[in-house]
Amino acid sequence: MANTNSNQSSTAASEQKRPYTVVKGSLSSLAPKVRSFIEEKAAICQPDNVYICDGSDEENQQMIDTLLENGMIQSLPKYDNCWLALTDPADVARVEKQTFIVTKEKRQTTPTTLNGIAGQLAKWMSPEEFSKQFDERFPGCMKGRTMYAIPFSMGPVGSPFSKIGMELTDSAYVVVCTRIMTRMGADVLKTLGDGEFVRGLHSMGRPLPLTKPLVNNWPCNSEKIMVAHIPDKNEIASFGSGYGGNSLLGKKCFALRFGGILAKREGWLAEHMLILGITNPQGVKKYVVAAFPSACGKTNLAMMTPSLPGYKIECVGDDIAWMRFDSEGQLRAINPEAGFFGVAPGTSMKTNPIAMKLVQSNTVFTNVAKTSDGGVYWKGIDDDAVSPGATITSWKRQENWQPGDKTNPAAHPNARFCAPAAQCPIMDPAWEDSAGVPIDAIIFGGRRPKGVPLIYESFNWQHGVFVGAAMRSEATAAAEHGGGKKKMIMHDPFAMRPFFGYNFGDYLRHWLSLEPSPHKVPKIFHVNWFRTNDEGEFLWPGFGENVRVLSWIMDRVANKDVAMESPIGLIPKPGSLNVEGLGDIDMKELFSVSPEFLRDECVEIDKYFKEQVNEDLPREMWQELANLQARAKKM
Ligand code: OXD
Ligand code: MN
Repeated sequence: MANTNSNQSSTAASEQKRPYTVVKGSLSSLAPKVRSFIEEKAAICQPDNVYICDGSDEENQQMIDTLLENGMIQSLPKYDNCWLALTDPADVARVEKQTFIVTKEKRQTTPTTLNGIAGQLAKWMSPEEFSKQFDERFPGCMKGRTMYAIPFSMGPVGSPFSKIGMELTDSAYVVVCTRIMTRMGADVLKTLGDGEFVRGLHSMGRPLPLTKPLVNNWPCNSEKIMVAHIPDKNEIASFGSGYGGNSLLGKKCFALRFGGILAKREGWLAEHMLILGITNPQGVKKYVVAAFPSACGKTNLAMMTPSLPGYKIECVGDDIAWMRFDSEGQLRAINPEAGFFGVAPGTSMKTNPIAMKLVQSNTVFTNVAKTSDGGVYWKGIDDDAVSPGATITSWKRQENWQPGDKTNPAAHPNARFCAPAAQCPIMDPAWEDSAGVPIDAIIFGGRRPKGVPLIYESFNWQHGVFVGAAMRSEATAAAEHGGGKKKMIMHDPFAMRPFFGYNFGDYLRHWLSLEPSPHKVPKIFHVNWFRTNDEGEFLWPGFGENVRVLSWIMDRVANKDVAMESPIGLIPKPGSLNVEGLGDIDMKELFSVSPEFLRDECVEIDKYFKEQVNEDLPREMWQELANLQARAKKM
């Protein structure tokens, strides 16, 4: 008893000595691990206040009021509870060059490239270098500010798939968006108890008083951005950027990079994939996952309105899938997120009516344009988005912006909406099922104007892994660069290039290791909605018509005899892909595979594998490349 008392009084004394005030919640009510994490980081970052988030509505309102007061968001009165944030133009996207994985050995993180060629598959930093970089950034970085402590769960709270994280941040914008993107708040702390959690530390890197004025009221420190992952310590440290991909640590940092490491260790998969359910007119329902590089229409596919009567698409997730085989060997997936952080430009009633309905309420927009009646605007939005007589103010606050101004786009090409999944009109009834949904097909895809057919199926699992490894896609208004670059076909294996948390060679070995029984591995497909003719026009209408391709995939999942061999993989037998009512579709061109194209593709893949993965590439992948070369030669 005496002992307990003395502990209590020493705690009270240390609370008095603390240079910050706990303005919400209490440190003493927290589990020891959570508490020491907050205390340790607060001692370094030196905030004025610590605020322990509970995820309540009142708290959210307080965050919104704070953001309004300091000019970081504006209201959008045309909708219900929607907000607009305009960032410093120097802070608009993920910063791949400044994103690192910190491991003792470089090879744990990234393959040894050929002759010292710069690696593209995860960037390594040594623990010593990280310590130095950390010390140059974090000490005192929250002076004058509030450190918010956000407990969150990736996956439904309590699901065996789910993992818990804690993010410390000095950005109220991050608090508001994390509340949308994850399950956040008091329940999570209860479930966690004194268990293990992923530790995230994020700072905008602009302590008070400011030494330089803010641009657009958006605190950031774009010259010193660093997003570092330290798997050995279960920690993520992100500095200098408020933009979602760098600051919402649950998403790419935790759910993909850390998720990948955990998945390898524990025998599951953390992938950059949408999850959707498709029901055919006979009432048969299947779930599929699909991986596409950023900005290839993943969100549009995940929320597709099918053009064919009698089909239904339901959405489980649009960006990340966590998957594991159950005791029967069935692969099952959850969406670890609870919201959508989608690219706004290009979204319209034509391309994605579901997303348009989704973002009418409770949504945070970032870097879109605003209409004078309090609505949003971007390239490709429906004409009636601008009410008669209304004017447009661009994301750079240029008033009276005129449609057609190509030099200064209305919205940044990487402008986003951040909206709760629960309010998506076609969320799947099982989207929060703790056991996940059964997955029957894995789809890879890319933007390939030339050479690659609309759809093909891999010959088997190993070939499918090769198809993922060899994925390439045309760089569009590459989010990272803000557009304007020459269009190039970039390698993006598994659509994971920016998101690998460990050596890509080991990642491939992990995929290959999943095949043996009792696992019933799903069939693997590759799609390409973006093939063009010589005039550069798309050969396939895309969007809602893509259900025709999904329907063929369902037939294959049911083992229907609708496929025939081609050198690239199994393609639809004539007449087996429903194109009724589509008018003139050049099926020959859409499915043609030329020996020249395949030969060039093999040369490219060979070069990439040698340069980037080198000795770390599994033997099976060399074998698959040789098989493809042999099939091309025989043509
Ligand atoms: C994303 C991305 O933001 O892939 O989802 O870049
Ligand atoms: Mn993504």
